[in-house]
Amino acid sequence: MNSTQNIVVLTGAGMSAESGVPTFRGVDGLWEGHHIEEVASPEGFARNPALVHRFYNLRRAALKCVEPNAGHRALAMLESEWTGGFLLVTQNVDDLHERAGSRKLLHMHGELRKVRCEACYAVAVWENDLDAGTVCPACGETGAMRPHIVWFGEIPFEMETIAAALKSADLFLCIGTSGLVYPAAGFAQRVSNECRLIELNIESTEISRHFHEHIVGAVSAELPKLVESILRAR
Ligand code: BV8
Repeated sequence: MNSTQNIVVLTGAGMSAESGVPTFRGVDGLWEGHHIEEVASPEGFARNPALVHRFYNLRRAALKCVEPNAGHRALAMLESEWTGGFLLVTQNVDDLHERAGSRKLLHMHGELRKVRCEACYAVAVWENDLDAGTVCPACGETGAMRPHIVWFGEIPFEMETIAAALKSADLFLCIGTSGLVYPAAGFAQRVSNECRLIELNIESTEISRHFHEHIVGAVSAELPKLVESILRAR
């Protein structure tokens, strides 16, 4: 592969697992003790906003206790050294890619450190707790704030940009995702026939059959080696 070509990377919860951020499918499908639809759907938020605010407040606060791992740093280096096209799409809502130095980055499922006003749609960076009494810093409305997160049943962000990048990709790396959540799980089928497809995971997944190459191992051990081999082959 020469460095005039285009790379698209998709990461999932396995990217941040070794940093101490819990994955979703780890234990019996419950997510930190909750059923997904209870805490990550508009219906769940309407039914019990206090539970959902608490769920996201705990995860936002936990960001202060985790650090990027060698895998995050390897992707940031790949981006900075690569002279062709590069786009990192993450399903993760943590800020570990940014903190490792990634810039050409899209959070298709939103970000824990951002909140949105349902009255004026303003998005703000938010480090602390959110609750039903929080006043919108932009319009002053009370009780209209929610996490800037894409819940189940909502449309992920930047889908057109992602589709265009996949179409022109010469290399698609899929890292640390179980391939259970759509539309991200379908990305491997939206690249051209000429695109090289590599999956990196500790185990095979729902979408492994779509990939030409599989690197079985942990992100922090295997991703730096993969990045080195890509840069060496330029
Ligand atoms: C949409 C934000 C319409 C929340 C998230 C039936 C069939 C197909 C689709 C559907 C269906 N019914 C409903 C749907 C649609 C639904 C969906 O896919 N449901 C699933 C459950 C069937 N999808 C949606 O609703 C999406 N919206 O479809 O809108 C549309 C779409 C496009 C255009 C027009 C209309 C919205 C989905 C977004 C939901 N929000 N996150 C929050 O985070 O609080 S999803 C959430 O779960 C995460 O963001 C993440 O994306 C997902 C979990 O997936 P993974 O990241 O893969 O994590 P997981 O734990 O599953 O796997 C970790 C992997 O890492 C494992 O493979 C493991 O082996 C590996 N690993 C672990 N440690 C390591 C490792 N690998 C390497 N090294 C390690 N150390």
